[in-house]
Order: sequence, then C-alpha cells, then structure tokens
Amino acid sequence: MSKLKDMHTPVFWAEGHPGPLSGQGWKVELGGLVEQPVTLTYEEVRALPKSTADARLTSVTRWSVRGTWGGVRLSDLAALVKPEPEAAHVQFVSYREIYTTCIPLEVASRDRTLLAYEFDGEALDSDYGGPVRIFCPYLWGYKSAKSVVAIRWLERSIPGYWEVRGYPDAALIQAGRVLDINTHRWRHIPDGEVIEFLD
Ligand SMILES: Nc1nc2c(c(=O)[nH]1)N[C@H]1C(S)=C(S)[C@@H](COP(=O)(O)O)O[C@H]1N2
Ligand SMILES: [Mo]
Repeated sequence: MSKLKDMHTPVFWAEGHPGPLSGQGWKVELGGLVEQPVTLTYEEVRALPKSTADARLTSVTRWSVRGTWGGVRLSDLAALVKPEPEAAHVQFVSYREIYTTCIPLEVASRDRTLLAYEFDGEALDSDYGGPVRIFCPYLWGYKSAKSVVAIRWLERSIPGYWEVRGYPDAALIQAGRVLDINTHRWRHIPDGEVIEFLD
C-alpha cells in the first residue's frame, strides 16, 4: 500500500527499474567540494532533524502530485559537510549511477529541497525512489533524482541523464496544462513552483 501508487502516480525509471531496494545497508555519500565528506547510512539519515514540505512534484511530461514529503533539508546536509566557497551546484546520483542530475546550490539551499524518505507519512518504496530520493518542488521533476547514493557539491553543473538528451539544465517549470494526480483533473499552472492552480 502506498498513497502515491493508490493515486496512480507515474513511476519513472528511465535507466530501468532497479527492483526492490531497502534501507538496510543503504548508504549516501556526501562529497565533492566539501571540507568534510561523510557517508550516511539510511538510519543516520532518519536520525537527522526531519523537515517536511507540503508541496508538488511536477513533471515536464505534464502531471503534478501534491503531498507532504518528509526528509532532511539539503541545507542541513550541507551544514554537515561544509561546501567550499567554489561550490555552486549540487549533483545527485541515483542507484547504479546511470541517472544523475544537478541543481544550482541556491535552489538546493531553499527550505523545501529535501533528501526525502516519506510521502504523507509513509516510507517511500523503490517505485517512488525509496529508500531516499531528492524532492525539489522548484524545478521540473527530472531534478528530483530517485534512490540516491551520492550527493556532490561541484563548481560546475554536469549534464545528467535528461540534460544530455536535450532537456534544459535550468528545468524551470513552465506555464501550461498539467494533470493533477490528486484529483485526476487537468489544471493550468503558472511559471515556477506549482503552489496553486490558475483554474
Ligand atoms: N533515478 C531516476 N530518478 C528519476 C527519474 C528516473 O527516471 N530515474 N525520473 C525523474 C522524473 S522525469 C520525474 S518527473 C520524477 C518522477 O518521480 P516518480 O517516478 O516517483 O513519480 O522522478 C525523477 N527522478
Ligand atoms: Mo518528469
């Protein structure tokens, strides 16, 4: 049982579905241009101060799902590793290291950018990027890398899975129609993070 699945939220694994993934033995490496690289286990991620974001994951393929995402703020992870002054981008690496993507440090530093492990109080399963994924409501969903094994602070953005295939690195959400997964209705959105529908 999963609320995301019950709502028929699309499951995207461009690199191929990894099969079941568990928090047991899961590690996330925090590194790159940082003073103190750290590797966190799933349990250590869960033990860090929890933040929640009632916000939307919105795909460039024109759907959007709202819920309360729970996890650790990227800014709290940054405080652990202390990025060097040159760090200006953050790269996310998914399980098997085929899917990667980068966001600007400024976006990573905003309140609702999370290393998420929950949706509406339920642990994320591997369909939806469990045990831990990025949730970044400010940009198109392809920046919200699933089943993350590494987070790297970088000087320059490295084009990732969808960026090398022609999707813009900036990934700014653009006005238009989206299918609201929560209500199964087509709605209009403005540019930028989807907070309210226009109609
Ligand atoms: N590893 C990985 N992460 C990924 C993707 C993917 O294919 N592989 N798809 C991205 C895209 S395009 C979107 S819209 C969201 C979709 O999240 P969901 O599959 O949990 O609904 O995950 C993002 N993260
Ligand atoms: Mo997407």
